[in-house]
Amino acid sequence: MVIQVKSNSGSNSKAMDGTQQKLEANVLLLGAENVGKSALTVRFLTRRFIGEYGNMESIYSRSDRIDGREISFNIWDSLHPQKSDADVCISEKQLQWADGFILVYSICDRASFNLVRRQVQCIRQGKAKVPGATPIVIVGNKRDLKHRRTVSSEEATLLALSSDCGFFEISVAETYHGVLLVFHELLDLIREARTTKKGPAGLKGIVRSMSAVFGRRRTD
Ligand SMILES: Nc1nc2c(ncn2[C@@H]2O[C@H](COP(=O)(O)OP(=O)(O)OP(=O)(O)O)[C@@H](O)[C@H]2O)c(=O)[nH]1
Ligand SMILES: [Mg+2]
Repeated sequence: MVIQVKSNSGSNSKAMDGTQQKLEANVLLLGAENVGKSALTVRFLTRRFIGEYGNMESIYSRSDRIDGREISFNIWDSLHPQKSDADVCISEKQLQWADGFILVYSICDRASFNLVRRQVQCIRQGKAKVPGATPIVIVGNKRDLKHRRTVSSEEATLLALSSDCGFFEISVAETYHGVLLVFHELLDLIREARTTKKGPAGLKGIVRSMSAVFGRRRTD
């Protein structure tokens, strides 16, 4: 079971995107220690959940054909910095590199949710000069451990709605499907952001304002 909130900016990417060239998307995974960043990455790459992942920082690539178009994902599975002064901030290099962000917390770890809240602000400030919203998807992981929950889905939904992020609550351990939805949602947002950078919003701007009123979705 997956809870989903579509970001305001989400829309039908096929309709947005005229060209069919290969699209490259740099995706940066951020979040506190032990929330499942590597598990999520490995699930997306291999469909498997193997349990223990070590603490290596790596960039992986995976190519897919989505909506008839070749997509190349570069996925940076980051390590949360040990030093407390580097607690929130994302390096300039990471900000420059990433086309989109997946911010992961564990629903059983309130501190990890608080960190995501601060990271959203950090990214929004860091990318303030870039036109259009920077694509961010917030992921509440470890949904299989609901009995130990300390972060409600309502609270996370509110954060996502107020900061124009996508949101999913998933269990990487239990299903591949939720992981796939996360990456596809981020891809939609990245495509949308690229279209926004290219020119005025026009009809898309109108559609976006309408979806701000009608469009958010939550499914169980
Ligand atoms: N129950 C449960 N455990 C999970 C889930 N996802 C990951 N884990 C476990 O949580 C632990 C941490 O997972 P990692 O993927 O290594 O977490 P990480 O965020 O990459 O951690 P660092 O690299 O140390 O920052 C591992 O023991 C995983 O097996 C989940 O959905 N449910
Ligand atoms: Mg890791």
